[in-house]
Amino acid sequence: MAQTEGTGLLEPPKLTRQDFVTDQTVRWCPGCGDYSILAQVQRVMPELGIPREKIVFISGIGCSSRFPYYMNTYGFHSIHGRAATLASGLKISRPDLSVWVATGDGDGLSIGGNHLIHCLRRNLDINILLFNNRIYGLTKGQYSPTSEFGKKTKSSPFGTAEQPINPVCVAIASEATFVARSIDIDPVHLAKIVHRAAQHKGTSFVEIYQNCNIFNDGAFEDFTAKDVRSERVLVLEHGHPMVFGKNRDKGIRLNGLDPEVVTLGRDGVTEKDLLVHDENAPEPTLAYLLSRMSYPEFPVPVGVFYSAQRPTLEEILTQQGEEIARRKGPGDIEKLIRGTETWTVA
Ligand SMILES: Cc1ncc(C[n+]2csc(CCOP(=O)(O)OP(=O)(O)O)c2C)c(N)n1
Ligand code: SF4
Repeated sequence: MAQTEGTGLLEPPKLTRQDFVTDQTVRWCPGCGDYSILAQVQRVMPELGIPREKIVFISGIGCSSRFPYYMNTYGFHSIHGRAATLASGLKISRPDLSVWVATGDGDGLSIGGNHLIHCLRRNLDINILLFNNRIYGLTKGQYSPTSEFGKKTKSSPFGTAEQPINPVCVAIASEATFVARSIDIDPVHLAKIVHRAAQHKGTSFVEIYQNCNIFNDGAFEDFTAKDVRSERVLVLEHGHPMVFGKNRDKGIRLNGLDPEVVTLGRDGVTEKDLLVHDENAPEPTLAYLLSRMSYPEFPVPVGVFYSAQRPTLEEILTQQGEEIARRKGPGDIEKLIRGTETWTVA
C-alpha cells in the first residue's frame, strides 16, 4: 500500500479489471453475449473507486444469472425471479453497499416481473442489469415475455400468440428514475452506460440486448450488425438533436404526437426541426415515446432514456426511523413483539 501524501495514512491499492475476475470457470457457451457484458462490467468496476468488499452482485436463475460467480465481489446466486427482492432487503439493511442485480428477460420479467416493478417504483439506490436475449437460454430455448409475436420456439412450435413486453416501457411505467439501453456488441457504449447507471442515485435500470447464439442467434442482428448499426440505431445524447445514419443525414422529428424519420436537407428539413433529447425532462413522456420506437419503422434508440432525482427508499426509511426515535425514544423490539395483542392458547 502507498502512503497518502502528508497524512501518514495508507492509501488502498488501485484496483484493475483483473481484480474483478474470479477463479471460476465461465460456463457460458462460446460466443454468448454474456461474455461481453461481463468484460465491460469488470472494466467499469475499478473506475467507480468502490472497494470490492463493498460490492454485491445478486442474481436469480438463468444463464445470465450465473454472473455473480464471475465477479470477484460478494454475491448471491439466488432463486428464480427474486434477485430484485433480495437486493432490496440487502440495500435497506446495508445502505453502504453498492448493490447490483444481474437478471434475464425470463428471470426479471416472467417469474420476477412483479418483484421488478415494485423494486423500480421504490427507488432504492441499486443497479439492475437486464440481459435481454428474448429467450429462455438456460432451459434450452422456450419463448420469453420479450420474444417477438409469432416466434417459433420449443414451447411455441406454431409461433407465440402473445404480445411481447418492452423492458424499457415497463421500467418507465414503473416510475424508475434511471432507464437506459445498450448492446452487448458495442463495448464502448455498454461501458459508458454501466458507468452512468452506477453513478445514478436511485434504482438504475439498464436493458442490454444480448445475443444467445445457441437458442436465439441473431435476435438483434438486423439493426446491431456493424455494417448497418449507424443506419438503424439511434444513439441518444442529452441536449443533442436526434441525428443518425452513416452520413449523419437522418433525424427524428415530432409530427403531432408521433415521431417520424426525416432526411436532413430534404424538403427544407434542418437540425432545428429535430427532437432534442432531454433525459432530465420533468415527465418521462419523451422517454416513453422513444421507448416505443422499433426497427424497421424507426432506428432503435440506445443510451439513457430518462434520469430523474427522487429520494431513495433507504433515505426515506432512515429519516422516518430517526424522526420517530426522536419523538418516542429508542424502540424495544421485545416489547413490540410481545405487545398488547399477544395471548396464550391453552
Ligand atoms: C421456480 C422455477 N421455475 C422455473 C425454473 C426454470 N428456469 C430456470 S432459468 C429459466 C428462464 C431463464 O431465462 P432468462 O432469465 O431469460 O435467462 P437466460 O438463461 O436466457 O440468460 C427458467 C424458466 C426454475 N429454475 N425455477
Ligand atoms: S444458452 Fe444462450 S444465453 Fe445461455 S450461455 Fe448459451 S449462448 Fe448464452
